[in-house]
Amino acid sequence: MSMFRRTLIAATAVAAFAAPFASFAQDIKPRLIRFGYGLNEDSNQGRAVKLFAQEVEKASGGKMKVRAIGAAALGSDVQMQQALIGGAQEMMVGSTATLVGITKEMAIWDTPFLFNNAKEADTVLDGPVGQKVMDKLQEKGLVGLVYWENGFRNLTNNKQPVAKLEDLNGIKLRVMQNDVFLNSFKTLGANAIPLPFSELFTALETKTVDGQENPYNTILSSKFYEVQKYLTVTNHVYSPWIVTVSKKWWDGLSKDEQKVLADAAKKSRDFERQDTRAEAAKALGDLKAKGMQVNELSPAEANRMREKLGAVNASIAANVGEALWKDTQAAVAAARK
Ligand code: TF8
Repeated sequence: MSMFRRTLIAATAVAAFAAPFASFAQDIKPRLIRFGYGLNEDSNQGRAVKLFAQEVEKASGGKMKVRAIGAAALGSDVQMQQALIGGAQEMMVGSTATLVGITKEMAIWDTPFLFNNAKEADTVLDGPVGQKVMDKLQEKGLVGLVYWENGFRNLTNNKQPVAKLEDLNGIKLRVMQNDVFLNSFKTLGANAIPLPFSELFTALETKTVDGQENPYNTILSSKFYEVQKYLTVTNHVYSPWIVTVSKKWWDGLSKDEQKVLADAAKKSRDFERQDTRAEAAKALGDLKAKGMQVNELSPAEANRMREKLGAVNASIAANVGEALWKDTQAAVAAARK
């Protein structure tokens, strides 16, 4: 083979290899991104992290690799947040509720009955108020990219069906590590116990706690139906997830690399919300089929619960600041129109 032909073949091979990759001529270096999350791989959270990983690899021509690490193998939400701040881990997704200890404004999303439906949540979270709260993370060493749906939360327990407020009396109920959740459920009469999610299944199994509250998707993907008999449809709060990046690490990335992550995050958000909603629509049926006994609250009892929970609003407003509280109420009202 002539020297010319050999060079030509080599050049064609390189071109064929490089062409499909968008990273060509972009400022992108090989990067390893450890992306931690708390739920199982087979969950709405796990599926969306997987999609994010694929999008990042595609858009970076395979240079940026996402190692998805689920089931809290890198630690609870709170532990991972600290790893991000310190720069020992690059990315995670977790509940905004577990971030309140770092950024107090995040407590706005814990307001009971803030949103009536997912559309309102999307509008407010993706709008200026959601962005403002997300940007607050930066001064604490975290960069927020997008909100994902965790979903409307519902109550499960292993003691008795909860048909009225008084049925909660004395029930040992796991809540997220956050004062709003703690106070909300104390107000309702439960014996609220804060625990990281990663310890929840075992705590239910060993009866350290009697109950917990989470969206249908999580009750299903974390197999809580194996250790919980009663499910009460309360929809008491819409609590989001948020995808965050270590600011220490983020600041060292090129603009192109940051764009790859930001774009993939938006794609993952749209996928995740669709996937979560599709799953939630059939999850209640699945949980019944698994043997859970499901009840709804009568309108009168739902109102009593709503009124009781209203008592925590003043303290949320005081904690997040009156200005943010008012802006949020106005944004929800606008979304409702
Ligand atoms: C909870 C949350 C969990 C999240 C998750 C581990 O109950 O709803 O879904 O924290 O990221 O803790």
